[in-house]
Amino acid sequence: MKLYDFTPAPNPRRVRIFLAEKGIKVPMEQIDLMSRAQLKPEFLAVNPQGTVPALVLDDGTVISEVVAICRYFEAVQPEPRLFGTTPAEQALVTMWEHIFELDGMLAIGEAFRNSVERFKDRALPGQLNHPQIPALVERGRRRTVHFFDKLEACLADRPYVAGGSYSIADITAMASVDFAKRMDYAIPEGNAHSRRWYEAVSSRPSAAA
Ligand SMILES: N[C@@H](CCC(=O)N[C@@H](CS)C(=O)NCC(=O)O)C(=O)O
Repeated sequence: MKLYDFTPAPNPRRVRIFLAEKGIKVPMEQIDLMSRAQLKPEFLAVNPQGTVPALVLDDGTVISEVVAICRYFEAVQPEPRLFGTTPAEQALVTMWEHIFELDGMLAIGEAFRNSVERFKDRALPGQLNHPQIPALVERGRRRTVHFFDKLEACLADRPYVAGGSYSIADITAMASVDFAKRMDYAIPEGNAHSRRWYEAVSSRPSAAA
């Protein structure tokens, strides 16, 4: 088994945190996104999406996409449960994970990738080159501000994003908060629920993964 990773990138980090929570160790190989190794034929032959993370199982099966990889490990080793336990919990974890992937990770990515020089022709990940669209920086920034509002509202009546237990939804939300720092965004001073939550999730040993 091998996990293709790139340590500085936010999406592979979500998988590393998930694995650390479960205490699972997997051999890893770095794909240097700075030198565009994800677009080289050797890597595209493994993962035609041209993205990391990507997991290759011992039988050669390739799993890309953070949540799919995490789902695999949850099935292999259910404890500790990071996708919820009861049917309702599982649905809520999936719901909040998806909300924060779209409104957190992707919103910040929109502002980031459309503004940073090294993504000039790489405004979206994947095989195709896409030029930056300056108007999307402003939209991404507006969506990032809204992400922080959403996070605060979500955490007003519960300790973790999807309820009473830490889950993959917290991993995605925390990775989003840390990703936003690259655009100089921080949890607003007055967002007490988010600050309390961030202090808790970011001090778990897995956050350093
Ligand atoms: N939806 C994908 C997103 C993966 C993704 O965008 N990964 C970035 C690194 S954070 C990447 O591989 N970028 C390659 C590129 O920029 O070409 C997932 O869940 O794995």
